[in-house]
Amino acid sequence: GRIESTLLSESFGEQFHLAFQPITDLATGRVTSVEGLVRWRHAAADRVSPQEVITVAEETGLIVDLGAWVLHEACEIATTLPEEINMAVNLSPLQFGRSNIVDIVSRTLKDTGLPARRLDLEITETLLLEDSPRIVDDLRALRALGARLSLDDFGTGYSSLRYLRRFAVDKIKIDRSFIEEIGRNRDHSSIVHAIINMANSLGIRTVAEGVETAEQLEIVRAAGCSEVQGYLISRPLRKAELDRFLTDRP
Ligand code: G
Ligand code: G
Ligand code: MN
Ligand code: NA
Repeated sequence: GRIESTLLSESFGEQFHLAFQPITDLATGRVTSVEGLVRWRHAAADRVSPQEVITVAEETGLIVDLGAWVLHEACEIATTLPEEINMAVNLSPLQFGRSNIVDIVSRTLKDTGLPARRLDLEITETLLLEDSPRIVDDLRALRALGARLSLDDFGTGYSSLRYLRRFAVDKIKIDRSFIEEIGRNRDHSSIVHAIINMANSLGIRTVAEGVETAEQLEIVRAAGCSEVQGYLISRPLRKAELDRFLTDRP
């Protein structure tokens, strides 16, 4: 209904904007990257979560055009940030199946002038689960362009460990559900330690997602995690707020 008709009108810039959530390095405290997250400008936006908007976009196939718009917007904004800060963009599996994502990324980098190494593409285990040669080729081609790959929501998918050998990724983002329970649930805590140890031994960086307390931050730091993202550091910010956040930090 309403979400779908918004998505159909082609002026995405009038209907959506991006929020940016900082991700910081645990060793240096510096911001390594920001994750661009789509936000709906509609009056009903406070009753409809970003996840619902994405789900409708996926069900209708409009995620292909919306995703291309998000990518362009995020890359353009990234060029205004300090050059040591990368831009992370979420890619839906449908953007692989229903469009030529390699061409889209390549064209967007050219159009915006963002160096490929400053783009972190967040993919999910669902994409890898398809296990298709086309997807393997696309992921290789994206890395060959110079873009980085992050495996998002890690630990929630299926037979995760297999993929780490088969698909080269630069980063693993440990799902928020594990971090949430880390001080309380011994199993979750063991899983987080195991993921971090495995990633470290493979030379893959780790990001703990959804860090909300100082205790959670200290636990993942002690476990050898590379980076953190979550409300403790910052909520997703509008561009002007992000600029202020970055100038207020060392
Ligand atoms: O802030 P948060 O509520 O933004 O995001 C909700 C969900 O929507 C998350 O799973 C996030 O990965 C996803 N999401 C946010 N922005 C985008 C986007 O531009 N593309 C895709 N595919 N997913 C997004
Ligand atoms: O699926 P993905 O990891 O891309 O989604 C990021 C989502 O997590 C966004 O909806 C973002 O708003 C949300 N998020 C980021 N940090 C926190 C946090 O510390 N706590 C909670 N509850 N959600 C968070
Ligand atoms: Mn993400
Ligand atoms: Na995630």
